[in-house]
Amino acid sequence: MHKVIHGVIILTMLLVAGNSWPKQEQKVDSSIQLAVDLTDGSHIIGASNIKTVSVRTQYANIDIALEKIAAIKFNDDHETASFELQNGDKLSGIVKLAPVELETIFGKVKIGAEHITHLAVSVAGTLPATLNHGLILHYTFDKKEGTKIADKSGQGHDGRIKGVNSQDNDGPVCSGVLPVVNGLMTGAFRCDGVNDVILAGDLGYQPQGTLSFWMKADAIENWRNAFSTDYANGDRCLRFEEAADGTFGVGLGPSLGGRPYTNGLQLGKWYHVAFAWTTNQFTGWIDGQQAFSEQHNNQLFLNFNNVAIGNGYSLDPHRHWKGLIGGVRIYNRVLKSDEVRLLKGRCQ
Ligand SMILES: [Ca+2]
Repeated sequence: MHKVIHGVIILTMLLVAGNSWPKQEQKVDSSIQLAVDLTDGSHIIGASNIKTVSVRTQYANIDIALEKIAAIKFNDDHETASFELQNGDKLSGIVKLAPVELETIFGKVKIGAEHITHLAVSVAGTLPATLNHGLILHYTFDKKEGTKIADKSGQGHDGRIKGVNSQDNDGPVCSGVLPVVNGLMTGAFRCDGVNDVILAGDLGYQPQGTLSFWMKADAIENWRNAFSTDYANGDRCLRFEEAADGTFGVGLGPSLGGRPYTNGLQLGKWYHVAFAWTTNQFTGWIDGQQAFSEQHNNQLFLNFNNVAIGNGYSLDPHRHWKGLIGGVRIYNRVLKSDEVRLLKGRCQ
């Protein structure tokens, strides 16, 4: 927060002291958002007037449409940069970038290219390609594949469905059940609250990372688990649990206890839940808002021995989630708050 405010002040000064705005305003395309990191540590998000970015590579001069760009990382000389495109292509060269004008929640700002270290592009209706960086598991539940849930991360962590049989009204639920469809999240998995679970297997030791998933409770009861990093195996894991009094939190086994995301969990409402950790810090967000953030001294249990969606702690039926789980992601990196907000979606 401090850094953001600091950035606002500097940018406001730049605005006052800097160039005046063009008399005839260029149209800003609000469907394309830029997230800009600055040399002083500030981080600013807004819609931009930029249409293309010109880059001179070893081979050619290229004008790249902004919506084709995923991210630009500037080198220390603030002239050369490496590009990542939305289709995964990479290139580097000398960049010619006019001052970037952003429409932000605190007004318009103009940022000289020499202040920018990194620039990420997000196009409405899709998630930025940079949100695929560091994914080690990604379930979209967008089609039924027998007892398998396909892992879209490319890391081969397909899920195995247990407890679902043909007469049950459970299992993968396809097409548009999530409240926000980002183009990637089109389905969910319905857990019957008795024995349904998806087992993702052993993901090994994860010294840092982020978990992200959507959930909707069809029952608010003691002590149903939406997610656990060690299926039915007690407290030596991270596990996400509701209680009859409407609390929903994460259990930070074996020694740190629980931290609440909300004390007012509502029946039948979709929530986006995220949790990021390192060996000395953890942070939780619900619906894109930070719920807690703390330091610790390597006290989390970070062996992801038997990742389970829809169960935690034990095999008792009341430990199984009753409701829907969607858009499950596990990263091996800590997401920034604005990346979590993008996962949550921009509208509700
Ligand atoms: Ca079942």
